[in-house]
Amino acid sequence: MKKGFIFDLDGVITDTAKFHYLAWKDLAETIDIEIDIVFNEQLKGISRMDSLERILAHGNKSDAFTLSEKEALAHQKNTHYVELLQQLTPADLLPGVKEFLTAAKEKQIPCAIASASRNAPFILEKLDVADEFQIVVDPATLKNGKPDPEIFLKAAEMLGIKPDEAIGFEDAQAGLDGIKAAGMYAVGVLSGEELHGADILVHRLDELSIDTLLAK
Ligand code: B16
Ligand code: MG
Repeated sequence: MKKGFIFDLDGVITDTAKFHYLAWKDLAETIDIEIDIVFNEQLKGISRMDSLERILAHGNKSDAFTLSEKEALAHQKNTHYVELLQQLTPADLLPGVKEFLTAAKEKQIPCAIASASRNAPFILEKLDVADEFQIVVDPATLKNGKPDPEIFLKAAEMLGIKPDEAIGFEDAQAGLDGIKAAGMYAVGVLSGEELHGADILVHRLDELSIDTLLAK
């Protein structure tokens, strides 16, 4: 019997990838690197600094900046990203999310957020769903980013359940690999790109029956 749900945020609860893309694209242009929407797929679920490293590698500029210059670039991107987040409202929850969270609450199944985003608490407030999650793992407390299982194991520990009692939800391959490496049942949420290794694939959360999931 499963006892808790662990959700990725971007791509599962709401679509902030479009704002990450706009902010990274603008930042990249200031250092003469071009990225497109296809390249952006590689940044899903990847931390801010790792995303910057991938963009620099894409532009053959991995060695062009000092650490403090890279931190300034990441800060510049985040300032723009947070400006874009101001427009988020509860209408930006992905289809089926509210229904799924309401059903989980009725069954008293605790929910956690395991997002690589340091902006997760702000995003949850803007979406008016902060109270639906008992736990939001702070990625700043972790050693390893996705696909390492650390964030999912930490979420399970904070929920007070064993990894094999948790169900993880992810839209990015890196995150899905992390859920499976943590020994959890994995729901893959499709948003365009293929996903490999999920126990079940859906397009929206309300395709799932909570009772069937809990019996997995
Ligand atoms: P921030 P998730 C991830 O969110 C995004 O998918 C990824 O594109 C982003 O770089 C990362 O959060 C860090 O976000 O710059 O706000 O700390 O999919 O793990 O919910
Ligand atoms: Mg995601």
